[in-house]
Amino acid sequence: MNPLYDTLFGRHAGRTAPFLHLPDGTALSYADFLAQAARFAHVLASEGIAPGERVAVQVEKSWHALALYAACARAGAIFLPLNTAYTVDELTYFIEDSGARMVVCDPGGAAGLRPLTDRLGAALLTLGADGGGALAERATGMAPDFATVPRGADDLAAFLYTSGTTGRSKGAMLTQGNLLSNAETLAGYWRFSEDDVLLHALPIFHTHGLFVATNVTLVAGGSMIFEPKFDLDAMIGAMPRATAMMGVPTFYTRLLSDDRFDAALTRHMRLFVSGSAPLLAETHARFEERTGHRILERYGMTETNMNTSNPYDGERRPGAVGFPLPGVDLRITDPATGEALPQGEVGQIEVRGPNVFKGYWNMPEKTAEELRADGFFITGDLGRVDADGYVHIVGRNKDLIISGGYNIYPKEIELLLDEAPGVLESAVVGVPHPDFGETVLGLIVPEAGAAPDLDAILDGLRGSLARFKQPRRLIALDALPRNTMGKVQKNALRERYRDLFAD
Ligand code: MLC
Ligand code: AMP
Repeated sequence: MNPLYDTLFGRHAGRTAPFLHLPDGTALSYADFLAQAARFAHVLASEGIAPGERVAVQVEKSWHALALYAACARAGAIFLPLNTAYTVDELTYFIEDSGARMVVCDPGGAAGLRPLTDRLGAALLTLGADGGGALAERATGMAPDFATVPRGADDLAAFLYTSGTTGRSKGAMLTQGNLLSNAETLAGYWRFSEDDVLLHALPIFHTHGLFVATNVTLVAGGSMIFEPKFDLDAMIGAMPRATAMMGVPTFYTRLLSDDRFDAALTRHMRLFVSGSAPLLAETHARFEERTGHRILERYGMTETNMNTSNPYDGERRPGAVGFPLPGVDLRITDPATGEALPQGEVGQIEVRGPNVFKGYWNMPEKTAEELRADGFFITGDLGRVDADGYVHIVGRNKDLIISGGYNIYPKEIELLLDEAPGVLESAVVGVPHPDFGETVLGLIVPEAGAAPDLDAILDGLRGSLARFKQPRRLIALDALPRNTMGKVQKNALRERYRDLFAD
């Protein structure tokens, strides 16, 4: 028994129906996909990857990369996908912290990672977006079937790293049961079936693209138009062949910016889902006006998968993230006392259910801070439940920026800015951005008498930080605004610079 593999993949064994529609116009059947996954599983086994060991993967999006996810599930390994934008500095932490036994990277990234994997004694294999590389070479000639390694619902299936308020990322441990229960719930709630064709342009190293989009399609036995990334022309070209799409709000604002995107183009669609960042009520309204479709917004996070969703049949309320999903308990509590608040009041959102992760890898104290003994997870989001039961997210109780659906923790950037020559101190805040929703603004205070070169400071970050985390602007100030306790008033900074990137 291996519930994750059996339910998502194994039951499609031998099916010649298409699973993926690829950018070159061909379709890949479930059977052919599973055969390649089995070959990859043989390579993992031949490398001695035992059940429960971590396989860290930083590769371009491709069907081969997805087959590696299936291979890990089948071999009982823990899949650890990593953002393709991460630098070697960032990767070093994830690979070392997780104790990964194997690293799979793009052929172009191997030279940079070799010293690290040699030092750690981890295997290093490569996988290109075209299916080339050492992993694929090793897989050639392997048997297209594999004896599935037995696992239980409580066994770990994936680690996803999420940044922390202290600047140190935490490995969220997700079990087979976490992933499966959520995929089954969502597939039912959103009425996915074998007839669905999901337009998939999200990255596959995060919850949204990997677990929500892919697992839901697999549970339903549908297919996906598998785009390497969000490209406006490609999306518009593919839309008439799809029945559903999932995206971050940036997808929706970009689609709306193009006149070709209209009711005729979306006639074949039955569902548009948005999440990972707040969808403006204005975008919701413009979308309906243009296409006649009402976007269905849902709310989730790495540690919990999906928690709430607007209804499929009922009113999809703009600015709200809907109702707790079946099996999910949600409560609003007072951040100071942890006591439940009366309906309608704003407090921190806590959730409990089979979707909630097992804790942070090797961080029992962090886990205890956020996961209560009664099973409720403190999300760090602030919200309220309206009179009809819809959950509204009204803010964050955590210092976090969400840019184009990617989470960025200011602390990580501030620590680097503080070390830059001539910098006394710094603050990083998120400010509104027309394309990414929010973007990163850095404020620095120079040391007395110093006049640091701001461009040089930004250049200095390039080796350490993924591009999406780098401040889009850096501004020097005489002093940071502080409250009477000496705490930097980030709200004042956000307010002062709110129109910096206005279009
Ligand atoms: C790319 N860039 C970004 C960025 N994405 N910068 C800030 N924020 C982002 N999200 C950089 C590029 O490196 C480039 O740098 C420049 O910005 C412009 O690139 P682009 O070509 O416009 O970007 P593009 O490749 O089109 O990507 C934008 C995007 C992409 C929005 C399509 O970021 C994306 O697919 N985001 C989805 C993220 C996601 O899946 N989140 C789910 C997390 S799970 P330069 O060098 O040109 O300046 C989760 C739980 C849940 O949150 O509830 O779902
Ligand atoms: P991540 O850690 O990348 O999984 O991001 C999770 C965070 O994204 C949540 O804690 C929320 O702050 C935010 N988020 C996800 N979905 C929504 C949504 N629909 N509206 C507002 N914020 C969201």
